Amino acid sequence: MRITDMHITPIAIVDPPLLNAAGLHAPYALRIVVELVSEDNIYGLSEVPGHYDTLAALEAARAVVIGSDPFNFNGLQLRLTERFGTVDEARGSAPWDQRKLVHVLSALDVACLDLTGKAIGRPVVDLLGGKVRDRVDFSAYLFYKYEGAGGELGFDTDPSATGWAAARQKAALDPQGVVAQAQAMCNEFGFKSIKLKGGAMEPQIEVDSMLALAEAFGPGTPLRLDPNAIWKLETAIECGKQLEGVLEYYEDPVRGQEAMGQLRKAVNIPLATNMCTTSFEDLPGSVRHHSEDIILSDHHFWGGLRASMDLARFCRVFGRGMSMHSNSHVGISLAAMVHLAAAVPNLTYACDTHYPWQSDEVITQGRFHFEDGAIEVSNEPGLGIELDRAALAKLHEQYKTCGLTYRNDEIEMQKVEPGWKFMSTRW
Ligand code: GKR
Ligand code: MG
Repeated sequence: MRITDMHITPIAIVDPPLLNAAGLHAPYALRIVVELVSEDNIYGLSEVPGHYDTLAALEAARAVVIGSDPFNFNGLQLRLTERFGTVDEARGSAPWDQRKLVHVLSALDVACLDLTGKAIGRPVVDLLGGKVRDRVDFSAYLFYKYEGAGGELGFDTDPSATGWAAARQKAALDPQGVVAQAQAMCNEFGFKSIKLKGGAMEPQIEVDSMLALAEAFGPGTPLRLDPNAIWKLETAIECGKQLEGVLEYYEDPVRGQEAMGQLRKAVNIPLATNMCTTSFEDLPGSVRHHSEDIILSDHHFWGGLRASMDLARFCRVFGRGMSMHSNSHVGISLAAMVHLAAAVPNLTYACDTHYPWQSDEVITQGRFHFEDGAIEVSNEPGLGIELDRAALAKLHEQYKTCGLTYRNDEIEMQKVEPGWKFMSTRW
């Protein structure tokens, strides 16, 4: 079987004004939809974060991809690395990953799996070695936020909305706002675990928010706090002491494997990361510093679903737990995340997802449905989704008119707070 066509479509999806250590989400999040088409007209899909560099890299990869056998991803990967090298850009100090090559590999790995799964009539999870669970649990992902639900001028709000749709528009800037957001989100989706995106407020406000969540949801509710590495070691120790016995895990409070390893010795809470151990090259350092207890996988920046299975094996051998990281996304990524999580026996934590914050979709079955905080693993061929071409065209148009070509939360924040600057360590 040969790949005869490759469509690369950048899209913009509505995103609310969520706060994080790097600033503020823009009214639109950017994604790239990749579609590989085989000679017998079967197509495979994937979705990766949108950045003009990734777009250019995918365009450059097209010549290598066309004519390749989608069943031979190893061969394709080899030819891509021969052509583009194995050295990627730096991950960068932002909360999200800014490398290029890993995103290209991820886009191609997932699209090849979707395509070949469809060709042989088996779900992607079977191609990853088979299912160990039928449902994948997700966690409520809370953000401090300004009012609004994103979209044009940031005012895509509906005054007649109720439930989560109304809560999604509301501002949440203090512990009470965070608890109200959590209640609305958990009521709607049935999530049992809760993560708060930290690094946006004074540390004590974030600690108080976690204590308020513990009080509101009761003991035993798995709670996580993620300041995206913006705290000093002393701050992380001081805050961590207040959160011992409260947090399920403490995600990237400080920057770098060494500092994480020191923090780990000073506080009695499992540490998790999607910032200090984010690539196979980082694994020796992870072992040397014992920088974390749990690694958040993310197929977009570990180089695909198959590479994430390799990460799972490392985690098993070196005694790391495995969870899953996310960024603003639509249903193609969500479907891939579900197939991966269903195939990894040691992925025992509820996965992150930004999905409840988004409202746009590019798949014909519409928005995914969470039942008791979980998504059922599809038994349909491939990822089990079909591309809604009219929706894709609309979201591509939105991309062309929104004026964004990469994510820059600092610029968005400066629109609200002139002169605001990202600092890699703030508190
Ligand atoms: O969406 O603002 C955000 C998050 O901060 C995201 O970019 C991070 O990559 O969710 C992520 C994390 O867990 O660090
Ligand atoms: Mg994180």
